[in-house]
Amino acid sequence: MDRNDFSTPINLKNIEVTDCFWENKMKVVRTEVIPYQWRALNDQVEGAALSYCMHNFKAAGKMNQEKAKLGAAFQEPVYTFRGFEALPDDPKHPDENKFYGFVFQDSDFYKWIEAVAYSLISNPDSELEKMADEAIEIVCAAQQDDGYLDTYYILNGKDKIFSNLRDHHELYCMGHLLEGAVAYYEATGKDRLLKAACRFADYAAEYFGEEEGKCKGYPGHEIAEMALVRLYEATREEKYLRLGRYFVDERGKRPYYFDGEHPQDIKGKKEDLRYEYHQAHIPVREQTEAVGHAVRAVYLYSGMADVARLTQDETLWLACEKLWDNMETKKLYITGGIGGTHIGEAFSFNYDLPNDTAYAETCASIGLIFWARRMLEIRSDSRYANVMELALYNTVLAGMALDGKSFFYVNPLEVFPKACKKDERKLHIKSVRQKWFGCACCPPNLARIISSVGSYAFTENRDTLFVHVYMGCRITKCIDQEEIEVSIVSGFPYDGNVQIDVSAGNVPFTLAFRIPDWCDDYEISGPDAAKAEEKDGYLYLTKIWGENETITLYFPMQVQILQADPRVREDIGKVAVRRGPVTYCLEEADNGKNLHMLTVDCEAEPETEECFIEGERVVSILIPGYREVIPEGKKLYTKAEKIRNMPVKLRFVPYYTWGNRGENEMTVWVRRERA
Ligand code: FUB
Ligand code: ZN
Repeated sequence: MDRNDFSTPINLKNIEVTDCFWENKMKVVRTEVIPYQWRALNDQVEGAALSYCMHNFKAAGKMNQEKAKLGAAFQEPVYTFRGFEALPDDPKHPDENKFYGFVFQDSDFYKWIEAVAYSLISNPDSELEKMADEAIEIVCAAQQDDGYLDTYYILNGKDKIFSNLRDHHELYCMGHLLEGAVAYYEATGKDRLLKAACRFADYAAEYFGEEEGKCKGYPGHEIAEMALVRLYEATREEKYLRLGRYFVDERGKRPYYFDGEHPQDIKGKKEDLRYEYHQAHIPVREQTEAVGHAVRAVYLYSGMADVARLTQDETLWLACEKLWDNMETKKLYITGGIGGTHIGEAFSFNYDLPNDTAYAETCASIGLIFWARRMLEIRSDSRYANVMELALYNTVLAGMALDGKSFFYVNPLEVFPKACKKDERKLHIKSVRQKWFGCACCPPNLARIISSVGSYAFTENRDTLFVHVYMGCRITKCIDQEEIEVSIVSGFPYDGNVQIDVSAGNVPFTLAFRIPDWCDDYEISGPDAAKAEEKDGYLYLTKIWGENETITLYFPMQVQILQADPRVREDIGKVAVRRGPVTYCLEEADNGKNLHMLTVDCEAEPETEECFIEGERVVSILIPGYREVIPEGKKLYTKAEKIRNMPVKLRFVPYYTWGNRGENEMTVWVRRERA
């Protein structure tokens, strides 16, 4: 780890996304998702799962008012567990004094406000800002005098706060509060929510820590680690970094903190299963395999990378690198999904990447992008950006319908709708996107990442601008008080032509372009292009940049037919199709039923064809293949003989667009035709 290699994300205020592809996604989030989610948080969407998120903040605010009125006569509720998800008897008429929904329901608002903040940067909107300010007032009214802010415990009984860190998500909600508050402050300059966030973080910093007398717990669901770092970077208050680092350092130490909270669980369950779920099985610096709940895991690894960077902690960095290596080479789907099993929404064992029972939660791929960006901040090695791009264009985008009106939580690579309804092992898989979820972690997470996508595509340091993901935009950067402007026009994800226009007053600096892993041969042209040097998967072009200089890059997007490592049992004898950053799939809408009866001719020449899926212009891929003919007769088993095949032309479409044309079968991996 070398400080000189460090870079930081570009401030969203210095980027204007001009790219047709991404501008459209951001517009969908701004015009559809954000307003829709606000209605969902307020239980105003007919037919969607009820949230009770804003209901809970209002109920807690009401309780605060009563407390102020009654003073010492006010009686705090005594804690009673009402379930991990509490629902009213009559869903339409909840008791206005009670908490409903999942224990972490507050986090949905915090993610929403974060998305609003990013959206306000790119598209100022006084009405939306006013609505957000009013919502913030509702949230702040729920905060306790001592700074504590979690409506689950405020309404159910504060006598038990922080008593179940393993399962109840107070520190997770706090993490999201900090992220949302910093984003809103940075976008608008308004610090009302930021102050509330600091007060809760101050409360937590008094409560937890290595100092004697403080609680030795840490979050059951990580995120506070990276959020505290973000709060530290926004406020420069050391105590926030100290707490974030403490949470990272404490995890996995023995005796296990969670055992003290849950002595009844010590017997019976296998120890590794009990703790791996929370990545608490061993201290984080000793961890080498990505295990447990996938969202928790990548949120933790993001926090570890942040702390490693800020504290120059080599051992922590080494652990991050080892964990990354394991994840990338043994546990990553070809769609950028992670989490092979729905049991514990978790990583499975090495090379266990089932397609039709995959979990691959949308949030997990979002978290993977958080982690990748943080690794890039420490070291610009294209392996991190390759995965970031893969997750972004495939699983993350698949999480949202093209019109932004429905969402996937789970992102399998093979779907047979009947099985999702009848086979208990697949009940977690939905064959059509849902309007909302009782546990609605994914949709607001999608909104926040898409509306801030520019802060993942580029990082910078004093004299270098790194292009990790090719996205059309205009970036301004200051070097030695000289403002430079870099404009990018990109045909991604369907065309590998990129044009970079630089305008600077004879300033020396470096542009570092990622060479995508899917590209065998790139071209670069423009002034001094021959001087560009390759390092760690980037092409570094250092020169004195004048007014109006243009560099062009070309990354040919050939159709690639890929096979998996043979240790991935589920993919043996199968191939998947990728072109540029996009992973493809077959859908029943184009290829008829029974996709499992199709084979693809890997020797044949693929063709590409532009087409529209629900208004989205995509490049589809046509490859000759065969459909197995169902034999006549009723016998289930017959003597093996040469299979009767009918030639067909298979049409592959981008995985992220699947399921936008009604319920149908889908598969990413297809059997290969043997010569
Ligand atoms: O526990 C909070 C969120 O709910 C997790 O990140 C998701 O996996 C879902 O379980
Ligand atoms: Zn989720």
